Amino acid sequence: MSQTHVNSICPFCGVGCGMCLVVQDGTINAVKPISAHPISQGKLCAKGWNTPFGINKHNRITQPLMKKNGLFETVTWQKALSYIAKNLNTFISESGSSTVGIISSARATNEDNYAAQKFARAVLKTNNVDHCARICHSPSVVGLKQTVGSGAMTNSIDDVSKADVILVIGADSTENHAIIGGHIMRAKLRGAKLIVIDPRQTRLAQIADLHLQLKIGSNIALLNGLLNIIFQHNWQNGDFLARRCEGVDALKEHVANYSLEKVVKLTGVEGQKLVEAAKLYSQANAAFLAYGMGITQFISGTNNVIAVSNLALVCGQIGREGTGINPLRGQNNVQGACDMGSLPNVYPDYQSVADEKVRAKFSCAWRTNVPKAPGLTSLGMSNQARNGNFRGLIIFGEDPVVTDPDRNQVELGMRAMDMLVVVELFMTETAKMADVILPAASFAEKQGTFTNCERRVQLIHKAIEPPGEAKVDWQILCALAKAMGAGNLMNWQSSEQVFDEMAQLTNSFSGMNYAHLAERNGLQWPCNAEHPMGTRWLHTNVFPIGKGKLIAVDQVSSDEQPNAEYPFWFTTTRLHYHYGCGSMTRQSPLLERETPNGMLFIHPQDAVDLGLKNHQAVTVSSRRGYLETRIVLSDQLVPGLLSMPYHFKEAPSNLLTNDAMDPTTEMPELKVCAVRLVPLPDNQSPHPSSISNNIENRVVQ
Ligand SMILES: Nc1nc2c(c(=O)[nH]1)N[C@H]1C(S)=C(S)[C@@H](COP(=O)(O)OP(=O)(O)OC[C@H]3O[C@@H](n4cnc5c(=O)[nH]c(N)nc54)[C@H](O)[C@@H]3O)O[C@H]1N2
Ligand SMILES: Nc1nc2c(c(=O)[nH]1)N[C@H]1C(S)=C(S)[C@@H](COP(=O)(O)OP(=O)(O)OC[C@H]3O[C@@H](n4cnc5c(=O)[nH]c(N)nc54)[C@H](O)[C@@H]3O)O[C@H]1N2
Ligand code: SF4
Ligand SMILES: [Mo]
Repeated sequence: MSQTHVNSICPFCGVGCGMCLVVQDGTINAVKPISAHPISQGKLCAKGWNTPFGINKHNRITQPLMKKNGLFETVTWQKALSYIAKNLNTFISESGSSTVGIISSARATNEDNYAAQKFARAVLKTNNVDHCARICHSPSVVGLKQTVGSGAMTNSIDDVSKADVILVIGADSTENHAIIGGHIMRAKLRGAKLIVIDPRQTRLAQIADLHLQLKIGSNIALLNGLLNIIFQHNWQNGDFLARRCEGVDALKEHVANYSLEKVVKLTGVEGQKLVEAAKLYSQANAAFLAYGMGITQFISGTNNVIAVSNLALVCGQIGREGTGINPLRGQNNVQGACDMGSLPNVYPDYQSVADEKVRAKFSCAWRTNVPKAPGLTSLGMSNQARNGNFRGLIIFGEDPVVTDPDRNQVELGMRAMDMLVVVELFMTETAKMADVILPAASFAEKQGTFTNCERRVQLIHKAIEPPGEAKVDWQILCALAKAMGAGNLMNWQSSEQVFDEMAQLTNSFSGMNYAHLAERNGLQWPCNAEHPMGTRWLHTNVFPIGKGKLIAVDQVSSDEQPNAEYPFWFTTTRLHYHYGCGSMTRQSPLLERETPNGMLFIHPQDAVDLGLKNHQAVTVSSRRGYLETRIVLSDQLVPGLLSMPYHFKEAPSNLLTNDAMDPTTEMPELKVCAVRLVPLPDNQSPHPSSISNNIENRVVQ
């Protein structure tokens, strides 16, 4: 039987590995890594290798579904679209455009995301458009914009191999950006020094030259402490500070409050290790700083990012090969979803909604008026629904019931809406709650572009037909715009036309087109008249905001602290073998074999103290929710700190997490809260959680 090979990009994480899809009989039956790919160089991680299972057509949603008396019925596209259009038009005319909105997908293409934000702004007339960056790197987008003018990785992934010091803060890269984790390990073997700042002993921490195992949530104390040491020893880069930064005197005075004794107390890290880390990082020729959710997912997320940026700027560790500030963006296209303006406050390329000239530009290009009022964030829409002020939401490829904090409240928000539409590949927990489900085409069934974490826009190609009646997200949006009476406002014939429209309205992408992208392995933005071949390193001579801004920030305590009733610190992390809500990776029997269940990691000492054995069934509760699971002993943790992955709907850690927010970005404090642990009787197995009304996943044919 004949096989065809189609080049594409992995649909999971933001590394953006190249993969070749092997097609036989209209099905992807294998993937092969691409040896010439600049990042993955012939490698894939376990998730990448298992991609064919993740789009498995047997369990896919293949037809539009509408709920009737609590059960889903298959309906025609026309019936589903006219129902949605009629409702949206009614909500808008009765209650205003502020009561409807869209959550777009960081797993879908740039073209899908451009279409989603255009649909919100030009058709619904609202800026209520957001996506999962809200609960991921929104503090990077906002924090780094303030300090250096751009919220993206300043360097290229390959720069890891050019650095003599690598500093990883709050990122578990061997699990979550496995190919980058591999680059870091190889750099270490070749002699680079590795510093890891993490409350858990991650795999990288195990091989690091220095592991600063700080108390959870004490990032700013630690970073200010390092800065104070650097100033005291005169290790700062005076020349860089004089030429490129402002605010150094105020920052120096501020961090003087973070004496070594105070920082040792606040962070629990030995003073000697802090001094060594400060010296290594500041004196390196090129120090590659990478950070992740251990920085952003706090009520102080934006200030945490600013503290990271202060450290890099003071040491002049930015703007050169091998050195810079690198937020490791999570989803395969979360960089792109942000770049495309699937955010409530910016148009594509971060052009501000508040700027009248920008609004005039888009009104003119789209030949319709666009709204002025800033939009709601994803959690804002859910909160407004609970307050009775939000009526209709369309979610493209997100599963907030599993992935947003405080699941009980999320469920209440979803139920409070007059209409919930979910556009999905699979019957997720959120889809079960929808009034209408629309079947979406997966990455292998469409053409388009993904932008990886190093700003590289890469083409994906259609390898197979979507199953059943599934359609591409941007095409669904075009059809819905027509059904709402928007005429030809969104009338593209190909994904290339969507891309070209976007490129014309932005500066950073103005030098890109599909032909240009196809000639090489993608292009890194900005790619324009000034940088026709794209940009490997940001901020080499100047920051887009002129001088880099040093901003003094203070340590704050997490919103919730353990007490007698909830005595344990609780954090949430990821497992290498599963991804996000698990909708795709849990289709793979091989990945399921590795880690089939939810689990709670606990330090062996805590288990001994509580009289618990490995794999014993327990209940875990916080002030917000309760779940049952089994424990796994792990010496990655310290006594008093428990951790849980968030991928498993049977034991969803987000039943426990806190939705207290960073005031600047509305980032919830997903990384820390307080819980209680109680063993279940010996003969009892953990009872799986399910959404309260579980009849809703049955489909009547
Ligand atoms: N296998 C797999 N890979 C993925 C994903 C997945 O679901 N599965 N998701 C993707 C997505 S969306 C994202 S955003 C990325 C996320 O990738 P990472 O940023 O690596 O995400 P996490 O594992 O959530 O958290 C990183 C680390 O933060 C540490 N941490 C917790 N609290 C603190 C603290 O106070 N200070 C410091 N310094 N560290 C702390 C944790 O111990 C953990 O090791 O991964 C992407 N890749
Ligand atoms: N407790 C806790 N919670 C967390 C985190 C944490 O560290 N701790 N991390 C947070 C982070 S960083 C993130 S990014 C979020 C992620 O949260 P989500 O975005 O909800 O997670 P995903 O599993 O990526 O969900 C994407 C969905 O899109 C579908 N999909 C894939 N491709 C397409 C497509 O082309 N079109 C459409 N329409 N659908 C598609 C998939 O089937 C999947 O169900 O989770 C957050 N939640
Ligand atoms: S590292 Fe990320 S992009 Fe690469 S194969 Fe694994 S999941 Fe896919
Ligand atoms: Mo993320």
